[in-house]
Amino acid sequence: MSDTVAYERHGDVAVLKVNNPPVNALSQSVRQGLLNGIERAESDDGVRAVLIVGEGSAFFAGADITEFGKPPMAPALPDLVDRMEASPLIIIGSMHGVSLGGGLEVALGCQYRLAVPSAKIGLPEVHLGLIPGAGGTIRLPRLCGIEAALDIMTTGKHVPAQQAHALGIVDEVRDGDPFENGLAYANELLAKNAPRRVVSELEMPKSDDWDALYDAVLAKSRGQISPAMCVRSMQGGAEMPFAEALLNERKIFVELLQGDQSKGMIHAFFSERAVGNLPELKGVDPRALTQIGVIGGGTMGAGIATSALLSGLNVTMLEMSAEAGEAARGRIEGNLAGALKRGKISAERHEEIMTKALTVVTDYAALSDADLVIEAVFEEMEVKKTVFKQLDAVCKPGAILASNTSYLDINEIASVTSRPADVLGLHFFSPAHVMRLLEVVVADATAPDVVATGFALGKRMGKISVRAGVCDGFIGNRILSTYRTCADHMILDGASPYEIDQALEEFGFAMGPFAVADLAGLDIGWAVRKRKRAEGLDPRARDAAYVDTICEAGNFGQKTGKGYYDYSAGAKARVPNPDVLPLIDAEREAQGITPKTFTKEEIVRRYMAAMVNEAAKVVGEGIARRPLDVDMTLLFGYGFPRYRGGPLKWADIVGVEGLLNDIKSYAEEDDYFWQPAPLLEKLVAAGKTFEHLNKGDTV
Ligand code: T1G
Repeated sequence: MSDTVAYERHGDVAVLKVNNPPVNALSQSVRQGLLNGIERAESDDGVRAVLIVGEGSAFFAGADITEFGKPPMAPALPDLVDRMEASPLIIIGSMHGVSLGGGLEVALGCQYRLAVPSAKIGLPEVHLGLIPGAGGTIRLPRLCGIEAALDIMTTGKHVPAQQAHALGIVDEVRDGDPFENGLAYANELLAKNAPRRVVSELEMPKSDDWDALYDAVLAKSRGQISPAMCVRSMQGGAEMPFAEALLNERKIFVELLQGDQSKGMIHAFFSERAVGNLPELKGVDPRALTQIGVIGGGTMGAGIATSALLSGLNVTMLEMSAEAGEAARGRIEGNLAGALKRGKISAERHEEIMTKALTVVTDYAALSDADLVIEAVFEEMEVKKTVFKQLDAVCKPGAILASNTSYLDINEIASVTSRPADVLGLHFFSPAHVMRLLEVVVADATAPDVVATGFALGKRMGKISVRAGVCDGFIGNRILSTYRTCADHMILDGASPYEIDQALEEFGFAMGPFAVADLAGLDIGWAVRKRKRAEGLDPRARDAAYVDTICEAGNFGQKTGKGYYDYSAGAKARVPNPDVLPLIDAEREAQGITPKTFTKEEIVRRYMAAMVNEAAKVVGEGIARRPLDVDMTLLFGYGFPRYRGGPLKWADIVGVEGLLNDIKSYAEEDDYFWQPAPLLEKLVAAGKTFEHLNKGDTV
């Protein structure tokens, strides 16, 4: 057999037990083992049925994604599934854990499917920029119809066993051991001479308007193409003989695999798992966490407390007064109401959280037994220092003191405590109980086990945690500040906020930078500009004062009903604020600028060049450990389109040399803003890419 597939004879049933940890990916060895097992069963006298069952955590997690991009190795998965259907034996799949992608396609190659109640099935290939490539698009609809099959394929959702049974995808749901159940079920089928039931021989449902289906899926996919291509592959299944339809599906799959979107999404899949694996934390145990404190119950503090409570932690929320404490409790209850409504928590758990797990206090002494305290008070250094001095005085030895600051110097905050090794930044993104990004900001004195505890807390809260060094804005906000400035420069030079938003939303951002500014509040940027002016702006820095005029009129965006856009008709129906363009014209005139036009392509190119250039500086200075750390930051905190993998994956795909050449040409207009990142120049000189650095290469 093979070292991943064992062959066992149990009476009239040949059992193929698959063991390929950690998730039984369908590697070449597994595919070969299954093929060998079926051929052996067919020549094993007396065998009338084959049972396929997984060992460990899953039936099959799908094709082995690590094989993508490498020369294909036989047997190909579609051929294996075809061979299963061609067998004269009855083949049964007994599923547990997940059966995803190729894993479900192997199950569809079986003639009968059994699952334990906790099993889940799915076709998540669209999350990799692909479509199912081993018959899933033309077998699944034969069992559950077009609508249900499309819903499963285009969302990539995991479907629980009972629902899969109701849809006709799974024949039986039985509790117990997958092998024992599977063997019993196989013998039942043999005892009643159950007929061979080959899925591809079932009737393929048809749609009377495939184009409408295609358009509807495309409209919901926000620039991603593989969901809509599932429709085209299914259409092939309805209009072609099965073998031809299978080749058509394979053709679409290969085209997508060779395309940029799957490169970006496969990069995202592995990077979101790699970003938390830091060599410096190997063997470092995090400190125990059961009770945490949160200082400040505003939007951020309440969001952080909500996220911690939902992860099962007890939270002591400290506010300055009983009234403020009650207001904080109300914000937390409001956040939890959403979780209750979406079924993330039960009514009992909600009650338990609000009556037991959450304590609201006004006295710092109540934090004396907290394992970790997160401060989320006003973004002003002196206020933070006062809080940290008080925490240092009351918290037990070994308690970790964290700041949620979005840009202030953690070293300076740590310097007012007696325990700088226990101090770090935990920068959450608003709303903190929804956004998955967490920047774990490591100061000079932060101890390794404190960093490990920050990552452990993030994991427990379901965050994607990224290690960041100390600088103004850490990773995300520092890069945001640069590409946002680039957008302002383009406005001064002739583009409108509305053209820029449209160009970036067509590129794939959920919202353009000016719509985002309106959402976050223009007063935040206004405060940053005032701070930077007070600190002393470099005379070479270009300044866009027109935004201040918008703010001075009290227009801060959505929260005041007007900013770059007018929201009187509602946030969704955002309409340009007619006061804005005249302000921009006046600013250009005041600065003696003759406006020029920008194409959408140039807007995107400049915006992304600024983002990549600053990201390269962030990696080059060690603020981010690897390029993938920046990619995950932008994906999970800033709405960067996942199918592009992140700014530095995008840079590798479009070519770093061309980007550097563009930056140098922009520098001829403004050599202060456009200073090429040394790391970018080194990569181009060495003929390397950011991916080389992700794999540990150096330049
Ligand atoms: N191939 C290779 N490695 C995989 C893998 C896969 N399919 N799935 C997971 N891993 C690795 C993962 O990188 C990590 O490695 C470890 O397993 C644990 O994963 C023809 C072409 C199964 C729900 O898209 O959704 O079939 O970091 O941390 O949280 O149509 O992994 O430890 O070194 O995520 O318990 C379709 C992807 C493939 C499923 C388990 N299948 N995987 O979650 O563990 S395309 C998928 C998942 C396909 C066919 C097409 C999850 C999981 P490391 P983990 P988890």
